[in-house]
Amino acid sequence: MSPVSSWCLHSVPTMSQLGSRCPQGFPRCPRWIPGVPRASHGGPIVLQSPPMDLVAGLGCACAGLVALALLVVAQRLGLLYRLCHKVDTASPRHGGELVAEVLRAHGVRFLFTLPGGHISPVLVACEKLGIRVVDTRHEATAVFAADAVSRLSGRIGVAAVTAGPGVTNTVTAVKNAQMAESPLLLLGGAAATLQKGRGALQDIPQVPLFRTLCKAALSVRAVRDIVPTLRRAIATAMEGTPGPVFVELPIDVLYPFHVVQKEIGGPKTPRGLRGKLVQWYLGNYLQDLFAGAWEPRDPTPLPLRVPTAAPEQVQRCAELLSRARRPLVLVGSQALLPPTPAEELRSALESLGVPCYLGGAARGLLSPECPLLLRQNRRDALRDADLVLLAGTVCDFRLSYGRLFGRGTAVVAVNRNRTQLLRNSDVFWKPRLALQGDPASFMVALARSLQDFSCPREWLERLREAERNKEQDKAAVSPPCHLNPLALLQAVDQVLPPHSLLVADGGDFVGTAAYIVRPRRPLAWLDPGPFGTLGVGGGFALGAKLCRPEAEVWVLYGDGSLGFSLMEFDTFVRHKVPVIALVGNDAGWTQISREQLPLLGSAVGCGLAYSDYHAVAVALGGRGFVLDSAGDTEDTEDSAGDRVVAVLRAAQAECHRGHPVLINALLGQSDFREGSVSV
Ligand SMILES: Cc1ncc(C[n+]2csc(CCOP(=O)(O)OP(=O)(O)O)c2C)c(N)n1
Repeated sequence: MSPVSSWCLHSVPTMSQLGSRCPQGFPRCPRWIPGVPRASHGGPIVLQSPPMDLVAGLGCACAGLVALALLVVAQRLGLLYRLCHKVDTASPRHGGELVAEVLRAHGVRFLFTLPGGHISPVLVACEKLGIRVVDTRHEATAVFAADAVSRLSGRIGVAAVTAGPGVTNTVTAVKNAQMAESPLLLLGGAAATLQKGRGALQDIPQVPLFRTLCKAALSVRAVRDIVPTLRRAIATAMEGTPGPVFVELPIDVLYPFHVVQKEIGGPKTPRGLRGKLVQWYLGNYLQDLFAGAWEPRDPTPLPLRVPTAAPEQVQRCAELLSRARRPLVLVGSQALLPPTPAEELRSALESLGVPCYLGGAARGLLSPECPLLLRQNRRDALRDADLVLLAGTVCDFRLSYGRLFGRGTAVVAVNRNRTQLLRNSDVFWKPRLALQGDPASFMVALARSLQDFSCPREWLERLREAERNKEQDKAAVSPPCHLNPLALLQAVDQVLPPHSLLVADGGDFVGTAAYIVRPRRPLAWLDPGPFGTLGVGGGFALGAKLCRPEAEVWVLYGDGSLGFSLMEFDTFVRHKVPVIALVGNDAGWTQISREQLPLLGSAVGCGLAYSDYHAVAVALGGRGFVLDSAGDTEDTEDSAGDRVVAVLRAAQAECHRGHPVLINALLGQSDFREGSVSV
């Protein structure tokens, strides 16, 4: 035993003892007492009564600690809060009303849901406040619809789903929103806080599940926390790099006091100390849940922080651009985020006069006739450009991870998110300038500072020439049976009105549409984004049509992806949401089989049938059309085209009469997508 430990064993040091040391560097040896055995190292073992100041100090410290512990316990039990905030046990009000108040104060017009008892108070309160409750046939659809509302309206889209399986059913849709940087609020029911982990119905740890899928995953603890938690949650979803936020609302913060009191129960006639303690704890728990519940709280939106590039950075980019001979702008989805209106961004691009490629939600930002708009030959243009400005475009798989730029190309990247801004810049490309900020406001500021700039004409002419040549190559040749997808989509482009919106949900058919059908205005193209999720169609169309009732909403489906949301025809019919679903029915998961078969020798798992999907739409109360080639009968290219256009127009007429419509277009083979992404 060391001298130090022998000292410590037998006596508690005072501060002065700790300060003074024996000559050897050990703490001073205490006084030896005769008759007490020596320690093994030969030193004395000492019994000493502690000095009075030590006892008093210890007593004070203990009392302080006990007082502190009591305070903490009182705080945890809500006793302190309840000193100043009363519980209104007679009130019939419930937490669902507070949820609805916050949503209404944030301009929320729709609540997408699939019901469950855990969230009933939210649904009923929303209905009362005039928020339209739209119930879907799958929770994923509810979240996709909320996502579409966020993207199109600039206001937070909201979905509410029940505890457990309701919540887990949304996982893919929430992840999709996160990857697409789309803000949304997901409200999840949950078991009563008190019953968590005790075998309650539909109880799982939901918050940890959503932590990596969301910007924030929160659980509300008491009724009084509903308003501040939701305000913060909505602001978090919308500011910076937007994304989904999950808020769990345990059932006992949503129902009225008298219902919760009855449910919490506890022993009717508590026996013994233990029973009395349990009874007291439950009563106290209930009081804490409702303390201060109905005091007035501000439900209005919190100010949002949007990162913007500094004026010097804009200036630096302006200098680079003014010297460029072959500049190019790539506009990505992020540039369409609020607060800059799309029209302002469009004017900025037109005033800069630099040729543009538009991706994701930015499609349609420039009108189809705009001479700056390019759709073909992007790879060549990127190789030949001397300056590329990435306005919200990311160097991920869509830009071949940054491998497409020419050797001497100066790349200027603007993105709200630092990770996205520099994605793969350590490997395949190097930015000349990397600016963390909102791409839209950056482009507007850049256009203002470069009012005299004009892009060299020869460069623009050269790109337009290549564009024309490529467009001519897209001649649609009829396959031996059924329709050519190119011809069908050209007909769609022909009949599409100026006020229309396209939802893309599928593989090859939709990939082909992206080249052929031209969205007519900003925010008139919705696709899943970089998560590449099949199944967004029903929800996106639902949210889009509700936001833009005056627009003709088309969903372009593959026959495979249609299966994920075909049942939502029931939702469209019940909620009077007339949309047009065009199904490119090629009897298979073609984007996958296209490469699986030649590479691996089998198309196993990729086959579907030419099923009567239109009949399902009819059975659910919608309208259905089949579109096929004329088979053996005489059908010239022109008359075939006319026939297709006639069916599309008939579908439009049904839609304008208020009916959701499904056009089941039977497709033959096309090699248009050969060589493109196939995973
Ligand atoms: C939820 C989900 N499951 C599977 C995939 C993989 N996948 C990508 S494209 C594709 C085929 C799509 O087939 P279909 O919708 O019929 O369109 P087509 O390629 O036949 O035009 C599949 C299965 C995916 N992206 N998302």
